[in-house]
Amino acid sequence: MLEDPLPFQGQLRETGPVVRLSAHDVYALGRYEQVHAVLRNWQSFQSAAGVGLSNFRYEKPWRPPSLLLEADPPHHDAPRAVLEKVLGPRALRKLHGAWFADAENLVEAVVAQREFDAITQLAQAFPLRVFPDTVGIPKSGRENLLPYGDHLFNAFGPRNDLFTRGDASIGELSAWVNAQCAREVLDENGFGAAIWAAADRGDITYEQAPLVVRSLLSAGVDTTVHGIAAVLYAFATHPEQWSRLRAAPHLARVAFDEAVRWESPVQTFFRTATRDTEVAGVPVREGEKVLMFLGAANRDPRRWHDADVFDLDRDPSGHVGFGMGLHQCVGQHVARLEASALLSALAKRVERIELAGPAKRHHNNTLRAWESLPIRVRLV
Ligand code: OVM
Repeated sequence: MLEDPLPFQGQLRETGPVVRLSAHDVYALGRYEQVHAVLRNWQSFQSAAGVGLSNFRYEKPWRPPSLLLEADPPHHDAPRAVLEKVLGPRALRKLHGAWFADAENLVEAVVAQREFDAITQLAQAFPLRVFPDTVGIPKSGRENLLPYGDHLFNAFGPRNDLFTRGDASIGELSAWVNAQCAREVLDENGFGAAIWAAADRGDITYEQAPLVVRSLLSAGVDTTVHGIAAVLYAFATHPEQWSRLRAAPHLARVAFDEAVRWESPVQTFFRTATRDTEVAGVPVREGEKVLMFLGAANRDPRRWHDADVFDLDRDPSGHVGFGMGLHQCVGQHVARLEASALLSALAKRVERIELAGPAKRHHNNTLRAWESLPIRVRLV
């Protein structure tokens, strides 16, 4: 199932608009229309009871809930507004030049090897090169970022092996992440410092500031890594699309969104009914969990023409790979900038990109992820 979720996603969509998963006592949605509708309906479907399988009404969360992801209006709104501004167009315009130059340096060194692992050497290496510096955390301990995110995304799923295997190390990983959120630890020019400055202005409280920084470190690394991995895998397996990008490099951003639609690095999230309600006429009781298969919705043939095809000529906007509605990924512009910097650098240097061996999945309860992606390139 985690190795190849596509057959299950197809069955889910075909079974009906709402499917009862009795093993977990939840409703599951696989069609675009219902996933989209529930994502937008925060009044009837809350996030504050957790966006994983665990219901915070009855179970203690494994960490203090996120002020963004695991909150609803009105509490959600001030932290959200602060992050929107911190990660907004003004901030990104300042990063553009440095990140594009950095991507060119990395790509130059990596493609010189001709064969390499695109996961460790590009998809992980580039975000780790630019993002932690931009948040403003110190160099030491950064190897904790990916394992922390991996556990966090496992924790949205069931208490299976993937989750329990992370138990042993999560105390130490969390302690390190939480320590990076303190004002004294953060560089004065980064996103982290900008969040603390918002507390100085009274936009959020001083108690909220470190948790908002934690959201950057939680949601900003693994997601981007696997989004970039998705687009690199897509191009390695679709040479004609690579030629298309090389002929029209401005398509880098569309390519990234199309890859996020096609692969859906974040596969699933839950909501919890705030009242007795219904989805497609099926009653859902207050307090019940609804599991949305973003990956299934993103390949729903009712919404997408040739849904399984990775195609730069389509308009992927409206995909739910970044969610939808008021929780829609606040970091998506950062992710798009990282991806387009890397793709633009590659498009200049690489004429052909192909698999050099079997690609290997990394299993996670929420993420559609890669362990390794052996790549061979022919240089221009
Ligand atoms: C957060 C958070 C953590 C994981 C994912 C996410 C996709 C947000 O801590 O706010 O959004």
